[in-house]
Amino acid sequence: MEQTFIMIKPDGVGVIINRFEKKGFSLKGLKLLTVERSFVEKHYQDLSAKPFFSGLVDYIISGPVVAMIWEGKNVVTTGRKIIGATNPAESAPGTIRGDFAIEIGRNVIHGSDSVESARKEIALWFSEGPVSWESTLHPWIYE
Ligand code: RTP
Repeated sequence: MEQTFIMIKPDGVGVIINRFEKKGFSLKGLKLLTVERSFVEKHYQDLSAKPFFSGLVDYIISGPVVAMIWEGKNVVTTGRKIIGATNPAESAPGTIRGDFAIEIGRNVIHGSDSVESARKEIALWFSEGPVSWESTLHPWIYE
């Protein structure tokens, strides 16, 4: 089953977990951690040439983040829809950024942008692997 990496950034809100759970996705890993600059630079390495890169890294290391693995059908694409547009000024109401953020540099949440990115990000943030509890199929969620 498809998995994605979701991070609640330092100023993020707890209701984020509720949004993914209510949708029907399964939580497969969760931890609160403070990361070092070099780690965040690795996570966002594709953006290293961007002018906002150092500010973005400063933001992520400014406090503890919540790292999560969520699993479910199309969770990468649907997760990005739940999160909303990168710039909260353009995120629709009802999305996480639309409801809980104002500025692009403080947009409260990260979500993998592809299945391949998710695989890499989960390996980086959860080197110990996902929580391996017994997987159950929910007939009230999937046909
Ligand atoms: P994310 O990786 O955090 O899920 O965000 P995203 O895919 O929606 O956006 P991306 O282009 O990958 O940018 C990563 C993060 O960089 C910050 N950003 N700041 N000041 C700016 O112009 C600017 N642009 C992007 C945001 O925190 C964005 O989430």
